[in-house]
Amino acid sequence: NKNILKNKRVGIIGAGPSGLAQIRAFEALKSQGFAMPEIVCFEKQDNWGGMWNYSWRTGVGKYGEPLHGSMYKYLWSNGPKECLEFADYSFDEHFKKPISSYPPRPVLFDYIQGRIKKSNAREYIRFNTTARWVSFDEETKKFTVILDDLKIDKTYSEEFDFLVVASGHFSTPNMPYFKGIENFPGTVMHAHDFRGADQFIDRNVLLIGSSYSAEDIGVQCYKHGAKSVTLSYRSNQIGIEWPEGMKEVPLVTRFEDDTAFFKDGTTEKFDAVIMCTGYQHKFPFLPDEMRLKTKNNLYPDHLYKGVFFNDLPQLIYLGMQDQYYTFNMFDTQAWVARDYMMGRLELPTPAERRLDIDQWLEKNEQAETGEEHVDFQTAYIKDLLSLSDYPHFNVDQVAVMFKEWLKDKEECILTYRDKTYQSVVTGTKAAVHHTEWMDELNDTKERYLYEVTDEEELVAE
Ligand code: FAD
Ligand code: NA0
Repeated sequence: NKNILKNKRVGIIGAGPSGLAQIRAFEALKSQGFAMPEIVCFEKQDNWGGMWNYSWRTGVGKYGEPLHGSMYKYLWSNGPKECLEFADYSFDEHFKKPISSYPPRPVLFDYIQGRIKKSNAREYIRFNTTARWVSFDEETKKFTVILDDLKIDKTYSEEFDFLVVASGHFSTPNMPYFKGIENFPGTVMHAHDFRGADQFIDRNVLLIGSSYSAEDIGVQCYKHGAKSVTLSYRSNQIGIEWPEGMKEVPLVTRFEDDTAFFKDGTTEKFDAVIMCTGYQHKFPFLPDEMRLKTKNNLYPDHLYKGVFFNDLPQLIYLGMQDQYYTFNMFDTQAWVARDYMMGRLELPTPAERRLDIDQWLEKNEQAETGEEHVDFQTAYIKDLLSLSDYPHFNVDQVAVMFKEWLKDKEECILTYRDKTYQSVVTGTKAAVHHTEWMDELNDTKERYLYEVTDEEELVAE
């Protein structure tokens, strides 16, 4: 085995949570004395962390590449951190004290970095490097990846035995057209370019869409002082009780200057339109026959165990599912992918794999409610856990937490982030944050980890 691996090369595209999970998976075996293939990870940004590496930029990055980031200032985790905790690196280990269940982005970024900084992972990563094109040679069974070193403006290529695509899928906007929007006088943007609610203070904002982005950007605008927030849905209403100043209406049919016309016959004037209409799975570096073509859903077709491209399992996709589970799901995927690449896991025949995919697709089809979707992804994680030595964690209990989270949000969209949950990794009960989420306008790590003294509490009272 040692000699076989010595000459093998693994290419990873993207150093977000998924790509980093893949590196960590290899490092975990390396620390047990196993021989490693050569690993190279290409990241077009100048740092790791993917979405969690916040950028103030919009449009294109420093070197003219489409900007990856869709995250914004004041973004706080939208699910309990206990649902995404790494099974091999707890929040306790990182922060050395209990923290609240819904940390802001810089705190989660810090946590992601903490685990990977413990290894030599940075040595595997070539930053400021974009994967430009991939081809596969049927005879040598190797991938050739054409790369651009953005900093020195140089193109080169390298060969790999396995290619892991971990480039994320919440970056390229899905931007629908609505009649008359070209004459809308105010701001029109996609959630991808939203960098914070500040510019919408005292504005009447229309958000189109009814999923996480619409819900959270809407609440952000409300929290930071928008005059009114209106969410316009196409098929499913979020359907919760909104605070005064927020409301949900049916889909826009057209615009006339600053007036939006809705399906129910009502009209209203707005200062800004934010399209929270989701993202496209986009792989401009992959040829047709290797490209994953899917909508955002819990089980994209053509991926055996949600990772191996069925027509060519040497091509591995991580994190391509819609996500209840995130960091721990990427880990469970990466561990399984690693074992296949290391020759520790054999895959069944293409026909058997197809059957397995079909069974999952059918189950996914049957899931309708939020709770059923949680159960579906929980079953998927359990299946992955049975295939590798990723540390087992109580996934059923995580599913219980997800279901409570769904209820918390329904109960009150403004206060659900004040709730606390218990870690399944350490048993630690989360701390209550020193400030209620609606009153907390500062999302820095320093402020978050700051301990409010008894005296300050007395003054505040
Ligand atoms: P990404 O984080 O998107 O990373 C992909 C990486 O690939 C990027 O660094 C990118 O630069 C790189 N890349 C892309 N193309 C190339 C190329 N051609 N060459 C080289 N490098 C390339 N999840 C949660 O758990 N909790 C949350 O609160 C949460 N909030 C979110 C908020 C927003 C606005 C968005 C968009 C997503 C949020 N998510 C959240 C989900 C988030 O996508 C995942 O947590 C996670 O970042 C996915 O990791 P990833 O590595 O698969 O993809
Ligand atoms: P997302 O909300 O950006 O979350 C991505 C939405 O767009 C659906 O409601 C869909 O409606 C609607 N839509 C699509 N095309 C439309 C059209 N032509 N007209 C009207 N509506 C349209 O995207 P999706 O895919 O969930 O929903 C698309 C990810 O970002 C999430 O996984 C989430 O984890 C992350 N996120 C997290 C946070 C926080 O953590 C905040 C924002 C986003 P329909 O009709 O198809 O139902 C705080």
